[in-house]
Amino acid sequence: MSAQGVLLTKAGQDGAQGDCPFTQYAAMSMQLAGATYELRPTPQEEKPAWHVDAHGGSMPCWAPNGIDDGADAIADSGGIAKHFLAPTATDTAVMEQCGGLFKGIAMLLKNTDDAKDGELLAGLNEQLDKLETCAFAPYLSGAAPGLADAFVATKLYVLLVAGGHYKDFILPERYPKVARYWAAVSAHPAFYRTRYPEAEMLHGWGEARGEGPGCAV
Ligand SMILES: N[C@@H](CCC(=O)N[C@@H](CS)C(=O)NCC(=O)O)C(=O)O
Repeated sequence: MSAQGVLLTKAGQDGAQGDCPFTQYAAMSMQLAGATYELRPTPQEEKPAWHVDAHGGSMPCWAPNGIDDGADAIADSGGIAKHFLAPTATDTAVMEQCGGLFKGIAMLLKNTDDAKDGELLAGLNEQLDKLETCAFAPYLSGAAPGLADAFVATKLYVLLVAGGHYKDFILPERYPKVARYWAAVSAHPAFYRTRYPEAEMLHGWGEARGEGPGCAV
């Protein structure tokens, strides 16, 4: 099957797929939907004019007609994900329930003042409490992974890798359902085939912690 368009993403070091949980959310949704795409890590200077002019250069950006044609392009992870996977009522409920998860993760990761970590961790735990109360069947979307799983799993990846590295974060024992869920979803091909390297994640969050620009939240 030929690729259904190009997915522009942040370029990492050596032209690899850069650190971007939003791209992984879009890409994992496309894979779950059975769509194929050409992933194109794109540094600032290689962004096509239509992408910069019409979409502010935001990543990810899916261009259905290829990189030279901006017609019908979508430059928003949620927009791309929902284009390929229509949300079910369960997806919508889970994504509403977990809508603050990434903000909680990002605030903790970006903080460089150790005295504030306790408060930020408490805020993050409130979000994990909400995730723990979801019905895992065994996936968040149901028997098979779907939109809500792409939304949540790609954020847990950040927490468990960058959180472990920068904050010594280990998932507390009071989240057994989240732990079992992570084991299952992180082993799913749609998750692991769309992952960006852990080294890229650590580099990106290092920048967000004061060494340069990082992902917006
Ligand atoms: N709300 C947007 C946020 C995306 C975002 O923050 N993207 C970052 C990369 S992770 C970006 O576009 N950075 C500029 C760049 O990489 O050139 C979405 O979900 O798509």
